[in-house]
Amino acid sequence: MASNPNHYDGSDIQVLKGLEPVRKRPGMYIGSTGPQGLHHLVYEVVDNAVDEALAGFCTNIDVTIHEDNSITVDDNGRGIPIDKHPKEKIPTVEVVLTILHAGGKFGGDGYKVSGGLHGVGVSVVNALSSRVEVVVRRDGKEYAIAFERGKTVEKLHEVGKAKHTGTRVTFWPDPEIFRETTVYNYDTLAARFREMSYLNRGLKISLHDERVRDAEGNPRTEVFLANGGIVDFVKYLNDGKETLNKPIYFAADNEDGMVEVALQWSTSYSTNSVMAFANNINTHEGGTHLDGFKQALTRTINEYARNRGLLKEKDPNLSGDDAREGLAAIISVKLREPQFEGQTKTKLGNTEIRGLVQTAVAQGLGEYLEENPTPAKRIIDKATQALRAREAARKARELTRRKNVLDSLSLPGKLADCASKDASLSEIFIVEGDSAGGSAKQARDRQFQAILPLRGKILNVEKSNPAKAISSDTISSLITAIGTNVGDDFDADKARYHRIIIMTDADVDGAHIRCLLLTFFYRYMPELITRGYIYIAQPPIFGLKKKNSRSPKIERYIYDEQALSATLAEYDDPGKFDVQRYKGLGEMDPEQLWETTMEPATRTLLQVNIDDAVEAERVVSELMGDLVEPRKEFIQNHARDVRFLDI
Ligand code: 28F
Repeated sequence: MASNPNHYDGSDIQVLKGLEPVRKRPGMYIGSTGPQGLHHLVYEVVDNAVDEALAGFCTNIDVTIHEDNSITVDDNGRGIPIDKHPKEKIPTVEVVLTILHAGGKFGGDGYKVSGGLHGVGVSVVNALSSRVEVVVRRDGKEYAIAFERGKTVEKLHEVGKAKHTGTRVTFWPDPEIFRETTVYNYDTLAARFREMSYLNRGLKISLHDERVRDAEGNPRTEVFLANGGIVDFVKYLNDGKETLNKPIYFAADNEDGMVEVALQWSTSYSTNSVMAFANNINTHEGGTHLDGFKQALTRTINEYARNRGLLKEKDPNLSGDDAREGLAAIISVKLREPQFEGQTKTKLGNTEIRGLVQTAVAQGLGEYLEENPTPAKRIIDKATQALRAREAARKARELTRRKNVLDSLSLPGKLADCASKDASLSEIFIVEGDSAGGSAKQARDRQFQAILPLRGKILNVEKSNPAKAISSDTISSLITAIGTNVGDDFDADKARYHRIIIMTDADVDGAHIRCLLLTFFYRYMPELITRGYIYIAQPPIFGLKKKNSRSPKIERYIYDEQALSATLAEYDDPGKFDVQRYKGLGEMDPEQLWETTMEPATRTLLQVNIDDAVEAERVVSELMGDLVEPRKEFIQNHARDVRFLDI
């Protein structure tokens, strides 16, 4: 094909010059050819529509997931220009789709703000799709053009009249590239569009999923529109929490770029909700904008507290962590040439933006505190309490450390440890109560399986301060058994087991204990979740036994309610089985517990992950937080399906 220079035509040159490298090394352009890369294609197309919105010409974006997992993105912008490109001698829209880096970079003044992996251009989507169809509405006419694997297969042609302007792109991800999967995840896309709508006040993004339809046949649809912008984002993050102030908002700009900040404190003990964005991209690894924010926040809070006498001369300064405890904040910067660094290219490197953010925070927050003494005092009190709790926690930790020196066998007495010292091969089952613990101890393979029975209910860490939490019996035995410590001393590499398995009864109490444990891991050892070390065991809830048989042999185990009737219908038409319901782990004998729940070859484990940190945060605080109403509502809505996080 393109490799023989004697047999090419015009369109081959395009591919050669433009898109061949993208198909050769897709990872270089979209990060991976797994699910992330697959979703990246959508973001890339939507980003172009968002750029058109930022330029002031587009207010609506519709995204549709079709039944075959092709995607359509439709906007009401000006429509990509269709005139002949002066240099390439083909329509501009064809240039945009077929030539690498032909994005907005040549679009002139401040047109494009996208960056990082984003903004590699829609031509990359074209290269990695088996087919792309583009429709442009412009000058009262509708035009169409189509491509296959990056090559133009239908030249631009007029297809009719158009009342409005805009661009519509439909693409089919190429299964030759995305070998793992070409199936889109609704929640992943929804989370991203929710975030985008918050970051771009007034921009309406509608998501339609034609794979899921209601009784009338309408596709599942969700509309994301935030007229309050990042203030709405902060409210969303704090939904279900008891807050200390109305959201504070300020913005600033200079020749280097612009910054917007929204912040609101709640009574929560976590500091997981400070999020920084650059050009609409979540800078997970932080960077100069986040540094500037943190420095100015800590300084401003301390200055105010000193000036008002809320911190006495003898008191130490409030630390950054103290000032940020219970804080939900969004820092959004937009700049012309973002430099993305770090492992995942999500760390902002532009040094010039730090000063802009610092000045904005010092002034915006400073003024707010001066003008609103009542919430200001609540905020300072909260930070002061955090400081005291931190001191107390440090003392508690020192105490446990000293204890450890005294007796070298400092592992909790309840722990039945495994023989293996290789963490990557070892697992620990956390079980509720001594009786289930006893069965599990008999059932286990002691070579690599440890058992930690927890006596009574574990503390709700969402409602107790860290010092109290980590000094409680159950939690301190958990911490020592796992070996990572918590807080500043946390070290995931010290984990003594790479599979930490929560094994509770399949009833409401068991679900509650599971929630409490997950909340603990989420707040105190989140890296164990992101590393994929946390699992949930799946004990059966029914056993089918032959009727009138003396043998206790269970013919079949059933793991969820829905499966029971299905299984009975399929296997038991003459009614030859007795159904036995297991209320707790203790009702199974050790052999049964082993083969159904613990034996690696036959069990199923659910791995807990945090795909969407924003959603996880909301679920945790709704489920475990102070406010009773949202918790009730949540439990009512999810009563049958207490999934928790994203398992
Ligand atoms: C479905 C995804 O891609 N929307 C887009 C525009 C509008 C213009 C444009 C796009 C300017 C010079 C390259 C129109 N009129 N939605 C989209 N809407 N690109 S992409 O221009 C392309 C660049 O060449 C546009 C005047 N200026 C810009």
